[in-house]
Amino acid sequence: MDANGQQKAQEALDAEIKSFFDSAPPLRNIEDISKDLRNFVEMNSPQAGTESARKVVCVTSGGTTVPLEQRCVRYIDNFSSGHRGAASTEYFLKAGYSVIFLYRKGTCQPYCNLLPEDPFLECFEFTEESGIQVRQPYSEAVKKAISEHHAAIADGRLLKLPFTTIFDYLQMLHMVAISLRSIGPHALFYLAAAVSDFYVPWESMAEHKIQSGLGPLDMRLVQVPKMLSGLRSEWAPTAYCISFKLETDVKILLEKANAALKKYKMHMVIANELLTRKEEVTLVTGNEKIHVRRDPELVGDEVEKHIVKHIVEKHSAYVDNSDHKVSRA
Ligand code: 9Z3
Repeated sequence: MDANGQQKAQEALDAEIKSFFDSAPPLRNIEDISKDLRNFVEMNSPQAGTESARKVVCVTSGGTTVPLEQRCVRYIDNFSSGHRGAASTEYFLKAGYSVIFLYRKGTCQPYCNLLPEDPFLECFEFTEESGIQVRQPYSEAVKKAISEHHAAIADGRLLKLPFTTIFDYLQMLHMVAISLRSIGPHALFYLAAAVSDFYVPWESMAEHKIQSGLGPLDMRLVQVPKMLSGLRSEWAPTAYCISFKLETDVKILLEKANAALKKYKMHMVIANELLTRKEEVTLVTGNEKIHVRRDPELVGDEVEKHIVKHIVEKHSAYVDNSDHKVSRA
């Protein structure tokens, strides 16, 4: 495509993004989110007298929904348990990062992987003599969940922001990106959320529950504008950006990851296949492909530990290189 064609394509994308945001239902708790983000960024910014900002990663996690009715009864969902995002959050915190955990309500939470499915009912017991107590088999798991999670929040190193719909998610991602601009290359985006590709624009969506009995349902879904380009070039142009590519056909996986890397100018794309995603992934950058596997012989070894280790190295090199460029400018 020549320069003129590129400019036209960019203008068309900008118009689609603008129309998505203009027509999206506004976030209900926008004031609280803004305040939490402001406080979090301030706590993680360089204080007078100290040399540098903490590294901050925005981890997105879980799938976005696409409502079919404004007073939503039905919706389309994207698969993601949130395990990748929750586990990665723990490893980033361990590596000294502060984390904004942008997650789908109801999906996996950091430090909770050892808890049973219904922790409230299964982990506790009540007797008249001793009141509420943790049941013995869960005492370590509950201690870990409560102590590590609460410490990260209290120290201002973990901020958790829940979303449900594609409208919430993209508006919140935009807010996070704008807030992290002030820390420049110290910001990292780790986009593990499974994001809808198609949606029903708010203004063309039925207000009330769609009635059955009228025969087959015809519904037009339009493409969600590719916000990765916006994130990379405008929202957070100095941050290190990593997206994920999920496929079910392993034969096209690396090719698609490479295409995403180039198209959206990501610094890294992590390629994973649905069935093996907990065992292995490939980290694709402009000049290498790093295959990462968990060690099945090692109890508790998780692929996220290896992913985060590589990312920490790459991001450090990126920050050093950016400092160098800034100081020479
Ligand atoms: C992923 O590929 C994640 O690794 C998984 C993690 C969702 C597979 P779980 O949450 O699974 O641990 O159960 N996320 C990105 C999926 C996605 O929507 N990618 C888009 C695409 O492939 C690009 S943004 O086109």
